[in-house]
Amino acid sequence: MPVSTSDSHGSAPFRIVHTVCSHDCPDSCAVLVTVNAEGRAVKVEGDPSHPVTQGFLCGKVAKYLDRVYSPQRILQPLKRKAGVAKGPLTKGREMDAFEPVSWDEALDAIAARLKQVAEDYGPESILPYSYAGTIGVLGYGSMDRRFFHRLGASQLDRTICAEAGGQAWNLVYGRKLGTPNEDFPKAKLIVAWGGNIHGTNIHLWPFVEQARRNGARLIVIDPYRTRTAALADWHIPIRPGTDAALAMGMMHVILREGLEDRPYIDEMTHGFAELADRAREYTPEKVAAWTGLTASEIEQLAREYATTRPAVLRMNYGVQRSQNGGTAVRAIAMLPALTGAWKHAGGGAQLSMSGAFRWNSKEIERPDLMLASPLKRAARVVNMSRLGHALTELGNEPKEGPRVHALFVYNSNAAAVAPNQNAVRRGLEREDLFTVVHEQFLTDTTDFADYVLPATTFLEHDDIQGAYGHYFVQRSHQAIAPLGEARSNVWLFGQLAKRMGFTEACFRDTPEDMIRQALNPGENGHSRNAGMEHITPELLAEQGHIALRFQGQSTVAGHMPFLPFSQGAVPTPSGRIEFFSEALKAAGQDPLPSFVPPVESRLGPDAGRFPLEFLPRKADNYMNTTFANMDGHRRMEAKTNHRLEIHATDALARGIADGDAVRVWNDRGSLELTALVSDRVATGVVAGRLDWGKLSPGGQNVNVLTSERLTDIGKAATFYSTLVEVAKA
Ligand SMILES: Nc1nc2c(c(=O)[nH]1)N[C@H]1C(S)=C(S)[C@@H](COP(=O)(O)OP(=O)(O)OC[C@H]3O[C@@H](n4cnc5c(=O)[nH]c(N)nc54)[C@H](O)[C@@H]3O)O[C@H]1N2
Ligand SMILES: Nc1nc2c(c(=O)[nH]1)N[C@H]1C(S)=C(S)[C@@H](COP(=O)(O)OP(=O)(O)OC[C@H]3O[C@@H](n4cnc5c(=O)[nH]c(N)nc54)[C@H](O)[C@@H]3O)O[C@H]1N2
Ligand code: SF4
Ligand SMILES: [Mo]
Repeated sequence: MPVSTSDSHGSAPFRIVHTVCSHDCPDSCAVLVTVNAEGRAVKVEGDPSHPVTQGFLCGKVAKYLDRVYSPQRILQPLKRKAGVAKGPLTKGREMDAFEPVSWDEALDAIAARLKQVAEDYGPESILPYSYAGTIGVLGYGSMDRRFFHRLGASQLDRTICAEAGGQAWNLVYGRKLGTPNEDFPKAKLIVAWGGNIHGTNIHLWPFVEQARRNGARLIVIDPYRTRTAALADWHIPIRPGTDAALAMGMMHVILREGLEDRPYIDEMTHGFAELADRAREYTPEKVAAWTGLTASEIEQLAREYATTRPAVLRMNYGVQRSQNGGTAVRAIAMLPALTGAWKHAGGGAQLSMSGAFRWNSKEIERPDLMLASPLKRAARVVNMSRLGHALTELGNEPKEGPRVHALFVYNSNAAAVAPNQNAVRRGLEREDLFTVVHEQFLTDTTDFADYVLPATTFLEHDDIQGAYGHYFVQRSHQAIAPLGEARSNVWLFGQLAKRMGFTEACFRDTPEDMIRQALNPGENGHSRNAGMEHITPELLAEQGHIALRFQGQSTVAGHMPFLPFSQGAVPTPSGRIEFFSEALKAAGQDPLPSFVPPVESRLGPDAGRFPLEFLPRKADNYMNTTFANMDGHRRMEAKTNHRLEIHATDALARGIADGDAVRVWNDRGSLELTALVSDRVATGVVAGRLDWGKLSPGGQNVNVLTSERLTDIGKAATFYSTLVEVAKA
């Protein structure tokens, strides 16, 4: 029963449809859409019955109908006009480069070209490029994965966001689970470590506030004074990329003062003696020099953390974007295991809960289809965080396989979000590269497309979704008909499969079929996925959202508390929480955490040439680059759009005054911005904002300055390890 009908709004009947915000946000809000008799959505609101959404939406999505019904939406397939070179277009003038075509014409042409490229260069010369435009299970990766697997296209290693932290967490705990939000009010200490809760994870905030009303303290560890930091009891402005050192320094103090939980350590962990030896090297004095804090601040933090119960760490993703971000996350993740914080409801840690959702992904993604491709084997893997390299250099060495000759972008504004933007652009400008982009808007990336295909929003298609910031399985019902000729990701790849002549039955699956497959019901109709055994597809369709249950324990507060990692076996190789990793040792890496400064940092070899550490930040009012083209959202970012935040000391040293035009550069590129003299950053640190390039002066964004260097664990992007110099323009 997808909708509840009501005509209480007047004479015409309105329907209220349960959807799920599918933007790349930990909150995955339950969104109720009111649809009028003409089938038009007239209102979006947070579902009051969802315990985490709590009836409100963030400022970005509260205005969602402006986006859905924006006159700038792409509503027809577009083809590049003959003779128009690829490259940045002026916003609003994009149609000079394109002409509308029918879906049939576009799909036939794309299928023909993909066949040709596969024949001429091998199927691995085709590269899919997608990330998290939607995080619905079907929209994020289902029919598309089947299609590219069957084709034999290169596989994409999706590392741009969460791989360093995810792999690091799993080295310690084996599974991405965390303290439920609903238990945060019981905490007496909350540490937001590299997490801007108020900006990027707003639905955790009411639980934080409730805890504070109950007497909890909030500590924020962040080199930038975010909204969250400004609201904290204590803001610790750590030097970028030095978190591993701080975590080790805290361990040093905890162990020196005997504040660890020995019985918990003995029962639950592996490698304590080795870790204790390592931590001994990290004296507060040494750590102070690296982190920019004082030794007594480090001691105070360690004592407060280890002696307050319950204590919870909300690590978000900021830490892992440094070159040593994997190790940093790993070291921080060990802290609650040292103090036994997991034992207390409201204690523990949260990085991502995505490991709680065990979809039947083999069936959804069908990796086995690679064996039915012309390759008859698994295709090569290309790292998305090195897109520039993939488009300009990959294939120069024969052993790397073919050059990339076709690029299929969906769910991503690749030209804006990938690091080393100048290399990315050089690649996208190649006239011999065939590029297709499936999008809702004419972004920086569509400027380089041969074909642009119109995509639906989450109001316009069906999906099922988990979350990385709570424990609810949710059903997103299609609320309105697709606008114009917009079509979903599932539809697009099903159509292309047909035109490629793929005959496997899975290419004819409907969204409804795939939702069932994801839930994997057994004979009694109940899901066979761990944690979802109480869920049937019908029940979920009716209720909209249902909390996971583990070992009979509900993950929602008010029931028996769900206390991950508090007792019993842990899904690591040793069956215990791992301070020492035999797996890392076997791979020739340091089995224990240690602090290695990023190459691009104040402590690295390039510090003399480029003295400032650059934070190319997300905007609180955009979602990565999504919403950056919406006037209402832009107005909310007006104070920081195109600004370079710089401390007064660094500004003075360069003769820069607030409002001056400045040039920011390093070996990879250069940007013109306007100085914003600000004490939100410390001396030696400057900050900018992610935005659409074509809405920025000079047509490019902060990623011209970031590098393709990868993290120590997870081969992920290192946006926050970037050195620059600044001068008055
Ligand atoms: N409003 C809004 N919400 C979003 C997004 C958005 O763009 N806008 N993006 C979504 C996505 S894709 C993600 S991955 C999540 C990310 O959510 P968060 O992880 O909260 O976001 P970030 O801003 O990447 O990083 C958090 C903080 O880490 C800090 N930081 C940078 N370097 C370091 C460091 O070396 N050490 C420490 N301790 N802190 C550091 C940054 O200054 C930043 O304030 O948010 C999601 N939600
Ligand atoms: N400098 C810097 N760079 C960063 C980051 C940073 O903090 N600083 N953050 C990084 C992180 S954490 C992430 S996750 C990445 C995010 O990188 P992306 O996932 O590329 O994020 P967006 O910029 O939000 O672009 C998503 C696009 O998908 C489109 N879209 C939405 N729904 C659908 C759909 O159903 N179908 C299709 N086909 N398209 C859809 C949207 O219109 C939007 O243009 O960026 C990374 N880049
Ligand atoms: S972006 Fe995040 S906070 Fe905003 S509505 Fe979507 S899920 Fe909720
Ligand atoms: Mo992300």
